[in-house]
Parts: sequence; structure tokens; C-alpha cells
Amino acid sequence: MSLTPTREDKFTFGLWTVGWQARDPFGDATRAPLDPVRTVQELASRGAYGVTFHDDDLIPFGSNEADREAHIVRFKKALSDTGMKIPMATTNLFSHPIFKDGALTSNDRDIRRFALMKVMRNIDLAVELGAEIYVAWGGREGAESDGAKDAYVALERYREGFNILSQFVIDRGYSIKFAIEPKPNEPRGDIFLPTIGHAIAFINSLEHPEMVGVNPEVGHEQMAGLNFVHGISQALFHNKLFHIDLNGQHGPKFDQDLVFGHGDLKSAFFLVDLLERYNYQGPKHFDYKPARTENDKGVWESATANMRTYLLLKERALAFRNDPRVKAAMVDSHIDQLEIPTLSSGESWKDIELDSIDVEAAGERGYGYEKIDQLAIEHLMGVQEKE
Ligand code: DIG
Ligand code: MN
Ligand code: MN
Repeated sequence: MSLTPTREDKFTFGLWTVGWQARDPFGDATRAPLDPVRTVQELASRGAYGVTFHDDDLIPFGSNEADREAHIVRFKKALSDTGMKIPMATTNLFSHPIFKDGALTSNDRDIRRFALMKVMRNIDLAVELGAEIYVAWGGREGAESDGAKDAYVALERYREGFNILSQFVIDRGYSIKFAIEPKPNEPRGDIFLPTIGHAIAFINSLEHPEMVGVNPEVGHEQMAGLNFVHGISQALFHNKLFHIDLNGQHGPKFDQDLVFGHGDLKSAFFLVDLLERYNYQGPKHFDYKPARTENDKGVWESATANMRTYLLLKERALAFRNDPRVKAAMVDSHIDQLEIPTLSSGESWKDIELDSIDVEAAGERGYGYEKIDQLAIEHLMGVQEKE
């Protein structure tokens, strides 16, 4: 299997990732601004499939109409020159001070209306550029104090916002769909819709739930101490995995946005195993930040590292699944029996009442998971079978 990324791999990057100037709460920028045109060219040359953007990444907040048009025209030319796609777009509803108390859930109605206008305007551009998914990360939708925001009422406004935006998309005749991106905290003390589960429950309350899915990010679930492979399994189970943000994280701490695989590598291995086994067809979108220590050269090395790590894990996961030792160990662990319905056809609970089981003997069964886990580790480490 080749480790050279190709368009068929559908690797995509946010303009804001490689373009992060590395300003953080404790330090100034260490890198110069990055021209979106150069980003398109550099990523295209490394085998990426496309780029994604917030409105403000492409058109600086407050630009006049002439400048807005000029930014769009040169970006479109870069896309046509390179063949790069725009599978997803999103709105920056978190940087400008106007959104400091939220956007769709701001206490101030005029700010909520401004936020919706900002989203609708960028949906028009997103559709024009071919985007099929529109992400909504509610980075400022939350609070630091339970006295500051009635979370119940905030959810009513959040729901109203998505219902308005869905009706906008329907009335415009667009086929674009929304993907809510959960995150438990940061920048707000607590963010609404903090995990995949919260988001899926919320989606079910909307007027058009079929138009809304999730865009889970590796590090965000792991910031909440959750198992990302389980979270993606549930998103797939509900047919709500509309997009995915791949990166790395070392457990519950500030949002590290590491290169994919540079956090919990074993979890990344089983994530790639899951995505490939369930034939996930969406973009493999990297939402990460090149470390503040890196210069321009390091930024592009980190971009390649994301794609290379995904391809390496894909190769190792396939070898793991095809390893006869793994297949035999999984049979011994009864893993194949989980797929057998608990009731046989024609049976009901009444038949269960007639069951008998040797509880003691059943309690003594061994499942052999340690063997499977060790085989996974050895495949991950590239240990050759004969060793
Ligand atoms: C952060 O994880 C968020 C923002 O970067 C953006 O709105 C979204 C897009 O994937 N992810
Ligand atoms: Mn993040
Ligand atoms: Mn993200």
C-alpha cells in the first residue's frame, strides 16, 4: 500500500490549521499570516483532496463588497488551477467580541439575528464553491456561570437557530447538510452540546433532523474523557456521521489539536480500523494546529504527517484484520457471536423464560482479549509475525 497521499484518499484541511499563526493565551504569533491561495497550492502539491474554511478565514471580518469579491475570485482561481475541492465550510461565530456571550444562544436577540445572517451569507458562498456539508461548532455557545444562562432556554434558541437555517437551505433549494461539532469546554467554561451523544439527542428535537448530523473531533470527545471510537460507532449507528475532524489529544486537558495520531495512537489505530471497516466515504478532515514551535517548513511537514499517519494506520489495521492469529483469537473470544440476534427467528421473551444456563461454568469462561490487544499493539508497532 502506498504512503503517498492521493486525491482518492479525500484528505482535507481547514485553512485555519496550517494558517494558524500560533498566537496563544500566553504568547504572540510566531508565524506570519498565510495566504489562502498558497495553502491551496501547498496542500494540493502534497496530495490533499481539498480545503475547508470559516468565512473569516477567506474574507476578513468587516471586508467591503469589493474586497470580499476580490478574495473570492483569487481563491476560486487557485481551486480551479489545482483541482482542489471545498467539501465543507463553516462560520466563525467565535472570534469577534460581538460573540463573546455566544452567537445563536447569545442573551442579546440582535446578536443572535446577526449570527444567523452571517451563517446564511456564508452558506450561499459554500454552496457556490461546491460544499456539501456545513459545520456548526458552537465554540461560544455556553457559559462560565449557571446564573448567566438558562441552559434550557438556550437550547430553545439553539433549536430555533437550526430550524431557521434548515428552512433557509430548503427555501434556497440547496442540498447542503449541517454537521454539529461537539466540544465540552474551551473557550467557554462549559459549551452546550458537549459530546456526540448530546448533539444527537438535540438533533432529534429539530424540525428537520434529517438535514443535521455531527462532525465529531477526536480531541473534543477525549477532552471529556470519552472513548472516541465508541462515539464514532454511535454516530454511525444513528447515520449521523456527516463529517469528521481528525487530530490528536492527550486526554482531559486544554484542546491540543495535535497532528492526527500524535495523541492516543492506539485509539487512532482502532478509529481508522472502524472508519475503513464501515466504509466511511466522507472527507478525512484534519482540524489540527502545527505546534507553536514550528516555522514554515515545520508547518508543511506537519500537514504531511497527518496524511502519512492515517495511511500507515490504515495499512496496519488491514494487516491486523487479515492476520490469521487475530481471526482465530476473535473466534475464541466469541466476537463473531455478538452479531447473532439474541432471539432466534420466531422466538419471543416467552422462550427466554424456558432457558437454563450453567451460571458457574459461564462465570469461568475466559475471553482472551489480552491476546487480541497484544496482537493489535504488535501490528501497530510493525512487529513482523516471525519475530
Ligand atoms: C474547532 O475544532 C472547530 C473550528 O475550527 C471549526 O469551526 C470547526 C470545523 O471543523 N472545528
Ligand atoms: Mn479542537
Ligand atoms: Mn474541529
